[in-house]
Amino acid sequence: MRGEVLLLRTLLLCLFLSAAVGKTERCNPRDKAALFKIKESFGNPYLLASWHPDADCCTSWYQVECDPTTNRITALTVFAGELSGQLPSAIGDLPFLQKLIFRKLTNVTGPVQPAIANLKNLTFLDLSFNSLTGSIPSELAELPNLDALHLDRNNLTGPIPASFGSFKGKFPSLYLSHNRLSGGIPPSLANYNNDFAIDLSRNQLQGNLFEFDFSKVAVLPPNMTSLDMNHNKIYGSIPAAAVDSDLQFLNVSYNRLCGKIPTGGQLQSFDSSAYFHNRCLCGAPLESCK
Ligand SMILES: *[C@@H]1O[C@H](CO)[C@@H](O)[C@H](O)[C@H]1NC(C)=O
Ligand SMILES: *[C@@H]1O[C@H](CO)[C@@H](O)[C@H](O)[C@H]1NC(C)=O
Ligand SMILES: *[C@@H]1O[C@H](CO)[C@@H](O)[C@H](O)[C@H]1NC(C)=O
Ligand SMILES: *[C@@H]1O[C@H](CO)[C@@H](O)[C@H](O)[C@H]1NC(C)=O
Ligand SMILES: CC(=O)N[C@H]1CO[C@H](CO)[C@@H](O)[C@@H]1O
Repeated sequence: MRGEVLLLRTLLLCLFLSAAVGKTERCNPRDKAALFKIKESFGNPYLLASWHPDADCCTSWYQVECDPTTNRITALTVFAGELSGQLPSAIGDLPFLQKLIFRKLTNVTGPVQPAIANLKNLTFLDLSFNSLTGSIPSELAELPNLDALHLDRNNLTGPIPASFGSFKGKFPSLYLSHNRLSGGIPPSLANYNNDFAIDLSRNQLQGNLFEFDFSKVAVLPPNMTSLDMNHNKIYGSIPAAAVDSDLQFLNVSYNRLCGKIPTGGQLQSFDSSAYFHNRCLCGAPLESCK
C-alpha cells in the first residue's frame, strides 16, 4: 500500500513537472500577442501557419528570431510569399526588433505604418517590392539606430520627408527607387557625418514626378558616397559642389541635365553611362562642350 502511494506520488510529480516544462516557452507573451495581431490582420495566411499558439515563437515559428538571452523578438523576416493586406500598427509593439523585413509579397498594400517609428532598436527596415501607397512617414526620422531603409519598388508618392534632415541617429542609406516620389534632396542631409548611399532612380517611370533643379543644390551631403538618380526629370546642371563630395558612385543618366560636367574630384572617373541620355551635358567623360 505504502509503496503504491509512493509510486502514485512520483507519477503525479512527473506529470506535474512535464506539464511545467511544457509551459516554459521562451517566447515573451507581449511579443507573441503582437505577432498574433499581425497574423490576424493579414487574414491568418498559410505563409504564417507556423505562428501557432501552442508553439514557442522563439524556437518553432518561421520568420521570427529571438535574442538568446532576453528572449525578445529581434528579427521578423517575411519575404517572397502569398500575403495580402496592410501592415497593422501592432508592428510597433515589438520594442526589441532590430530587423524588419516584409519584402516581395503578393499584395501588401496601404501606407508604410508610422508605428514602425516606435521600434527604437531597429537598424534594418525592408518593405521593398510591395504595393505600398501614400507618403514616407516623417516619424521614421525618430528611429535612432536605423542603418538602411529599403522602400524601393512600391507606389509611394510625395517627397523625402523634411524630418529626414534631423534624424535622431545617423543618416540611413535610402533605397527609394521605382516609386512615384517627387521633390528633391533635402539640403539638410549635408549635416550628417556618417557614410550613406541614396538611390532615387526610376521614380519618373511610374509617374513623371521626381523633378528638381540640380544646379540649386549648393552643397551635396559631404558624406554621401553613392547617389543614383537615373531615369527621373532632373534639370539644371551638375553643381560645382559635386567636385568636393565624397561620391564613389554617381548615376544621373536619363534626366534633363545640361551644361559642362564640373572638372575635379571623382567626376571624370565615372563611366560615361553615368551621364548619358541627358538634354545637353558635355565635357569629360562625355564629349567636349562645343
Ligand atoms: C489586395 O489586397 C486588397 C486589400 O488590401 C484587396 O482589396 C485586393 O482585392 C487584393 N488584390 C488581390 C489581387 O489579391
Ligand atoms: C501602382 O499604381 C498603379 C496605378 O494605380 C498601378 O497600375 C500599378 O500596378 C501599381 N504598382 C505597384 C507596384 O503596386
Ligand atoms: C564626414 O565628412 C566630414 C567633413 O568632410 C569628415 O571630416 C568626416 O570624417 C566624414 N565622416 C565620415 C564617417 O566619413
Ligand atoms: C547608369 O544607369 C543607366 C540606366 O539604368 C545604366 O544604363 C548605366 O549603365 C548606369 N551607369 C553607371 C555607371 O552606373
Ligand atoms: C540599443 C537600443 O536601443 N536598445 C534598446 C532596445 O529597446 C529596449 C526597449 O525599448 C531599450 O530598453 C533598449 O535600450
